[in-house]
Amino acid sequence: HKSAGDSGFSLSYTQSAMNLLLLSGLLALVGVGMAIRRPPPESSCPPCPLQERWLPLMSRTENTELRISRLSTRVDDLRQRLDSAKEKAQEYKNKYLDLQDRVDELEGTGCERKYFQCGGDFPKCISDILVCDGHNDCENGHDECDKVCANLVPAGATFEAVLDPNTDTCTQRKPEHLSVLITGVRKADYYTSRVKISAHITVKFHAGGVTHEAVLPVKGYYNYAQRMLVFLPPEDDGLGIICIFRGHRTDRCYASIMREATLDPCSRFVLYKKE
Ligand SMILES: [Ca+2]
Repeated sequence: HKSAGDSGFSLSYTQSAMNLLLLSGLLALVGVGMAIRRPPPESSCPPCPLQERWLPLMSRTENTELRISRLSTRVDDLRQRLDSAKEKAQEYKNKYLDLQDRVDELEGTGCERKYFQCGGDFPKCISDILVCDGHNDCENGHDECDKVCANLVPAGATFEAVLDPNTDTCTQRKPEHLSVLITGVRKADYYTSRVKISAHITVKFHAGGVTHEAVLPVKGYYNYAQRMLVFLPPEDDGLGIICIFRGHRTDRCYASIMREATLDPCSRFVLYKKE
């Protein structure tokens, strides 16, 4: 019995220890569960001093960025409106100057052909050959001013024109497109009111359903007083070209193909200077 009693005591002791272990394990699990389910305690921790300092700054930065973005949009809008206004102003200015040129043309200069009007307060007609010769022949010096003595057909300049073959009553090819490349400019030792010009004229024309191209080397001169480019006939058909810069426009000249013998124009077009 003793041994059985000993073993009984030992068994009940072991069971009690295991029960205690199980109970403490269970309690620990319940504790963990409660810890998980328990809502976080109220913020008892004071705000981080760094966060306190930066949060308003970040907010201000965002506001400033927003204002800059809005201002940038307004500036872009204003710039577009300004560009548009500038274009319109230039358009009106050109229209006004075109009208002024037209009035000047209708009124005439009061000088005969091959004479230059000094203009200003002391109008006076002087011969073309005195213009840009290095001596002041107008009292106001107009015949020697930079604007008058600027060569509007410098070497390397290119001009282009679209022609209407239906109104061409003289050329054999009846070109649809014509371009001029100024290849040389040479000032004469005497007769300085003109500069000698060399150029290549390229014409495009239709024949037999095919587009052809012909390049004609030409010689001529530019007359400062009349602002006139003249090409002598490059072929034996006696047809030359004159092109006159009118008024304030320096980017185009008004051209005529004309018979050298009679100076009768038989085709007209506008030559535009290429940028
Ligand atoms: Ca002069």
